[in-house]
Amino acid sequence: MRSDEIIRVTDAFGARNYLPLPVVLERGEGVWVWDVEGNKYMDMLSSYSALNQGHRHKDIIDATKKQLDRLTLTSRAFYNDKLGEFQKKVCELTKMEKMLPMNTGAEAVETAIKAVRKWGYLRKFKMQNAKCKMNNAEIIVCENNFHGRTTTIVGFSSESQYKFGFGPFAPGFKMIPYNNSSALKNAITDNTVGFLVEPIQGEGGIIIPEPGYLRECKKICEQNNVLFIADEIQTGLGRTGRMFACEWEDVKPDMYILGKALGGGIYPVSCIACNSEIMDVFTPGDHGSTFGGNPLAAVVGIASLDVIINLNLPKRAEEMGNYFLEDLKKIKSDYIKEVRGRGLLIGIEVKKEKGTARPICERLAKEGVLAKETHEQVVRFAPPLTIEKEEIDWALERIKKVFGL
Ligand code: IF1
Repeated sequence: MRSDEIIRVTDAFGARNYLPLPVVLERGEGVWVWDVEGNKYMDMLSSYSALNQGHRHKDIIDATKKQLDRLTLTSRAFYNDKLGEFQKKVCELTKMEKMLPMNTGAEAVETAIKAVRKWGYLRKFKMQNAKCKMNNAEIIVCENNFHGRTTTIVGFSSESQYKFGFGPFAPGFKMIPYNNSSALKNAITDNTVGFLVEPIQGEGGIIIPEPGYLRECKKICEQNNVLFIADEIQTGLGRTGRMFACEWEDVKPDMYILGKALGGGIYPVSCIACNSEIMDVFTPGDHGSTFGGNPLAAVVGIASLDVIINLNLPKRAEEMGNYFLEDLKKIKSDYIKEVRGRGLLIGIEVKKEKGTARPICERLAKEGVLAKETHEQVVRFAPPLTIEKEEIDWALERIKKVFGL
C-alpha cells in the first residue's frame, strides 16, 4: 500500500488525538528509518527519547527474541526468574535500594504520587503528630510541566488543552513557577509531601533551569522533609550527557521516575526507584499492574540498560551533543530566536513573527530529517545517542538548507 492510502485508512478508523507528519514508516535501523516508498530519513525525535539506543539495537533484539521463546508473561501473582535481576540493575544504576516496575511513564508517575502521599501519612505526618489529616497531602508541581496524560496528571498541567473537557480533577497539587526556588520555599506547608519536577522541561520547550536551581530545590526539600521526585522519563538514561540530568548539579533525588529508553525502543517499561523508607509503604494489594515487571519487560529493561552502560551513551550524548549544538548555534537565520540544549536534547526556538515550528518540521521531513515541534515555536532535535559525527553532519547540511542558508 502507498503512503496516502495508509494515511487515509489510519485516519478513517483512528481517533484524532494526533496530527502526525505525513510520513509512513515501515523499517528502522540505528538512527535511520524508511517509509513505504523506500525513502530514507534520519530519526531526530527518537520517539521522544524512547530510542536512546537507536532503532532495533541488536543486543536488545537478541535478548528479546531469546526470551520470547521461553516465557513472556506471568503476572505478579507468581515470581519470574528475570525481574529480580532487572530490579537489582536499576537499583545499582540509580543508587537506590528499591524499584517498582510499571509499563508507561504516566503509570510510573501515578505510582510515584501514591508512594509519596502514603509516605507522608505513614512517616512524615506521624513524626509530626499527624498535623495533616488523612487525604490532605500536597504535592508541589511546576508550571509548564509534562508528566503524562492520565486524568490525575493532566489535572495538574498548566496547559489548558491537556485539561479541557477532561475534568473533574484530583485535588492535592499546588503549582509554582519553574526555575524559581524561592517559589518552592514559599509554597511548602505542613501538608507538603513531595516536589515533582523535570530536571529539564522537555515538552515545555527544552527549558533548562538556571545552574543551581535543582540543588537549591533539593536543599529546601531536605530542610522541610519534603521528597524531591525527579521525573527523568525523558531526560534520564543518558539523553542529556549524564546518566541522569540531576547529576549535572550533583543532586540525588529521593525518587527517580524512569521510562521511555528503559524499554530500549521495543516495549513499554517504566519504574520508580527510591529507598526502602519510601517504597516499604506499599503492602500487598496496595498497588500493581497486570504487565508491570513481566519477564519479557525485565529482559528488555536489562538489555536496554546494558547497551546504555556498555556503549557509555551518556558520554556520547555529551560529546555529540556539544558538536551538534555548536554547529547549530553557528546557523545565521532570520527564523531562529534561540538554540539551546544539553547533551542530545536540543531545541531551536523559532521567532514568532516567522510563524510556527510546524512548517519547518514539514520541510525538514522533505529533506529527510524527522523532527517534531513542541509548544508551537520549538523544533526539537533528539536523535538516538548512538549517532555518529558523520550522521550529524548529514543532518546539519539539511537543517541549514531548511533554515535558509
Ligand atoms: C505523547 C510530549 C515528550 C514525559 C515526561 C512523563 C511522560 C512523558 C517528562 C509520560 C511523556 C511524551 C508523551 C508523548 C509525547 C511525549 C512528549 F511532547 F508530549 F511532551 F516527550 F516531550 N514524563 N512524554 O516526557 O510518559 O505515559 O507517554 O509513557 O504523544 O503524549 P508516557
